[in-house]
Amino acid sequence: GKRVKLTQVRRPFIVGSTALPFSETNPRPAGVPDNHTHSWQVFVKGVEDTDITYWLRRVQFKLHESIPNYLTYRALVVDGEPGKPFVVNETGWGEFDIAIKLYYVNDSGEKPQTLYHYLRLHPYGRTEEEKQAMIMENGEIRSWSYEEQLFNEPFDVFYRILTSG
Ligand code: SLL
Repeated sequence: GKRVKLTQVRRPFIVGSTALPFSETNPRPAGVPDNHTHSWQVFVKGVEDTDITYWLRRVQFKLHESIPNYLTYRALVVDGEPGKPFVVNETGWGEFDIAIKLYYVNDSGEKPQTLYHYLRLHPYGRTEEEKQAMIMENGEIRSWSYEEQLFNEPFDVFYRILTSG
């Protein structure tokens, strides 16, 4: 294939986490250890849940080594389903960095890329306002970041896929 010269295609997406403390309305599921304080999820998804599986095929989430069975669980692979987020649901007690490896569709010819997301269970910020902005009405702690995937001089086949949406 040939690359489309002097051309860049950008696609927005969101990488983030949402955490909810256990409570009466979010009870600790059976079998979850007593020291776990939150349920949480980490995800990669389109803005307003738009489909991104035409350029992103698979996401691997590398979780913290303190999670049991981590030899088998530490790398969780999620394959795309059109219009659905790439998501992992977990419970735990602490915050840590999650390595997120993005695998692009085969026609792209692009190598996988890794980015990092810090899982937040507690509001964080320099000011009270910044902290409050992370707390949703239902008590969820949101740490979302709006990202942009840049494809520089994509192969022509992939360029057509990217722009025929
Ligand atoms: C710390 N930065 O050292 C943190 C690490 C790790 C949190 C936090 C494990 C849950 C499970 C979990 O929540 N680990 O056992 O499944 O304080």
